[in-house]
Amino acid sequence: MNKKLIISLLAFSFILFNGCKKNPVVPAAALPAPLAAPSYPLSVVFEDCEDNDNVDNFGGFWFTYDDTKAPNFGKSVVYPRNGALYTMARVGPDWDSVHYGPNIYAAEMTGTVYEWKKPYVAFIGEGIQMGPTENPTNLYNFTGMSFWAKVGPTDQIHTAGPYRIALKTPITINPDMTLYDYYGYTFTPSTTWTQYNVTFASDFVLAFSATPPPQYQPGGSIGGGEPQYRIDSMKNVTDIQIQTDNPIPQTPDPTVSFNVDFWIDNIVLYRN
Ligand SMILES: [Ca+2]
Ligand SMILES: [Ca+2]
Repeated sequence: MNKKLIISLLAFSFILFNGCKKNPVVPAAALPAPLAAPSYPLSVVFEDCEDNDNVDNFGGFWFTYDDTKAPNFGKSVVYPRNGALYTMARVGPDWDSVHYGPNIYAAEMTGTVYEWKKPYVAFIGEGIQMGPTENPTNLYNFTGMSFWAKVGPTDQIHTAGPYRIALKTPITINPDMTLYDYYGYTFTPSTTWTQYNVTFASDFVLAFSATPPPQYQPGGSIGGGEPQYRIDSMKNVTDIQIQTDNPIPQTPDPTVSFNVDFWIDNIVLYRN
């Protein structure tokens, strides 16, 4: 075999193998290390979805939930499915990239909420953990949170009632952390991408409490002019959750349902 032929064969096999090369599978251990929340950052991008995975920048996972479990036993349906891998959606051409920069991926939750029997609320929701193990994280040094949201044209919840974004916090006097409070902000997104900017101290209110602890005095103030209970909660956040918040009708009809198509993106924690 002459030299020229050998060189040609080598060149051909190089092209052949490189041309067929598949994208490498990235093992979990090689994923970038989660960002630790610094004590006094000006702002931290918690999740912009652009890496197209089911993990936020603190290393927590995206998940969905619904009303099918005890005590609600509803029949609402959520996608991505409760318990399944959360996959991101492609942002459509309705994103104003001229003014707000390029954007490829966002989180989209779809599904159907069925009215169910009182007093149980019918709902679907999604959440993002503060860290890989849902360890309580201190958000008290942050002033608030900004995010972008919209609903798709088939969404019916925004006409029936708002959505709620909430911080899930274990009830601080409950040592086994099996009960949670939800400090939340309710809003009614339109079909146009809109940026929301909400401060924890004034816009977030105690939306739902599993069992209000006895020492909690609404409007009361301990220490720095703010209820100690809120301070304790803000120092122990396990998840951000977004949930449908349609009111329960006087006479719920289990055959009545609402379509959900909710989008969220670019969640930033900031301090002023
Ligand atoms: Ca991600
Ligand atoms: Ca995005």
